[in-house]
Amino acid sequence: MAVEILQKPGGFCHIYERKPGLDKVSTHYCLGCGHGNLHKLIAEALDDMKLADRTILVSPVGCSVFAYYYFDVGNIQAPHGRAPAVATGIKRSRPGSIVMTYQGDGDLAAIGWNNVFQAANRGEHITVFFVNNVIYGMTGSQMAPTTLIGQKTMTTPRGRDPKNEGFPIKVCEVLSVLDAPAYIERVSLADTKSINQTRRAVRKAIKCQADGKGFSMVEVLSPCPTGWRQEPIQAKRWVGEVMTKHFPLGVFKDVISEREPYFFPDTGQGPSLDEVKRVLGWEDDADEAALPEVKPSKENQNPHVKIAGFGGQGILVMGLVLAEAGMRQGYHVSWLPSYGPEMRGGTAHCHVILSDVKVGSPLVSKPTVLIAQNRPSLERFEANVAPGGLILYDSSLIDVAPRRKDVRVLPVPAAKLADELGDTKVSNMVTLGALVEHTGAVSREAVLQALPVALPRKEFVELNNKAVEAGVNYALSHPQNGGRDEPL
Ligand SMILES: Cc1ncc(C[n+]2csc(CCOP(=O)(O)OP(=O)(O)O)c2C)c(N)n1
Repeated sequence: MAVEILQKPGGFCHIYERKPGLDKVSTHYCLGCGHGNLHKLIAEALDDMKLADRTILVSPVGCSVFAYYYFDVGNIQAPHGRAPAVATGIKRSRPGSIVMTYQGDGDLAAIGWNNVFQAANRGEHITVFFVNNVIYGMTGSQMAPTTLIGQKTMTTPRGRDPKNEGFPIKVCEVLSVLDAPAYIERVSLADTKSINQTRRAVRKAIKCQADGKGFSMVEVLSPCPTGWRQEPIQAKRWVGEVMTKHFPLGVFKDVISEREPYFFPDTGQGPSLDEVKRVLGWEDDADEAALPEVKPSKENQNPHVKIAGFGGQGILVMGLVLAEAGMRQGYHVSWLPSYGPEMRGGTAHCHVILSDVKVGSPLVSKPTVLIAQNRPSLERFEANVAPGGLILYDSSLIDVAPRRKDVRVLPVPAAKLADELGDTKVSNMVTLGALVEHTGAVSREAVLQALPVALPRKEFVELNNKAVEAGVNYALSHPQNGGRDEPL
């Protein structure tokens, strides 16, 4: 007697650790949502094809953002729309992997359109699963590039009007005119027959990649009962009866059999650290002297630094040198630049974190140290400094003092001291020297080691060294300016 065994496909995790305390077997998807169906077809295919162990799934931003909780494969989360670029990097560095992106129509056809277009045009050896539910599901049903003419959404309450919002983008049709893609098909989840066709297409797309034939994409017309304000059965019917009229099903491109298989060489591992150093031109620092240990006082530990000034004042380089010095000193570090619209004359700031523990986010919204190299920067960021924090500002350019009474303040005439050395441009390093001496967070030796690595022009290293020393000496001779330990 035949026995039917109902179970999860092996491509899924045994339990879903999405949130502690939650049911560990159900997904977060709404009743009748197509994501669940497609997840299952992909997981089954990976299991049957014995590919799960070498698959890396790039999850999107959108309703399927939690895909990594469900698929028992390698998982990477990409920024909105960027999955094809991330997948490109993974596939090129791990050519033996099966790399798949899973993207909604907002993710793929709006913010990420150029990403998928360029990846398809380059013929990346990746597989794209494109879930077209004609709206932005996750954010509450706004119009997507694929929204149908006349369709009502939160942002087209009177229906999509081509005069105002243009026409739905037909992704398969557009991508199939490119030379590089090997296989492009549109399928649907409208009924059992369509789901079986989708099952075949999913397997074919994955096999295309496994066989070294190049870019494959499956567009899946998918119901979104919640976003469409329909019952699940009604939504499925709508896929078959309405969506397929606008988005015809079928194979748009299939040159798999004509293609010679190609496999990028796979060494089985990424490049060695030595290779990375060689390519980036990093010198071996084995000969560098060991650095003195630092013991910053409590309020100077693990500084979260915001450095701000005009473009051209070397703000970003100052941050880089500090981060590089911090790394050498044994901290976990991050450096996050923030560019103004213009390179010179505009404002620039960067965020630097030196931390004893891993850095969760490189953003510094409540700095424990603010370095202001011009007055607008002081005025803009003073209020954000954490109580007890330090404001270090260029007192030769800024003619007002910080107003806060609950922070420490260190005025340093950095531009003036730099002028005395012969070049205003090194005021950034004067400031940095004063900072490290004042806080003790990194040693001056670490800064001097970091300088030649982080500076864009090596011929200026000597002058910059002098500027660091000038800053150090200034802080040493002005301990009353803020003092190391006491808030003013
Ligand atoms: C950079 C960025 N912009 C906008 C958002 C807001 N956002 C989250 S999901 C989403 C759209 C998702 O729609 P879609 O890709 O169609 O997937 P679905 O939710 O329908 O499955 C948007 C705009 C974001 N998270 N990040």
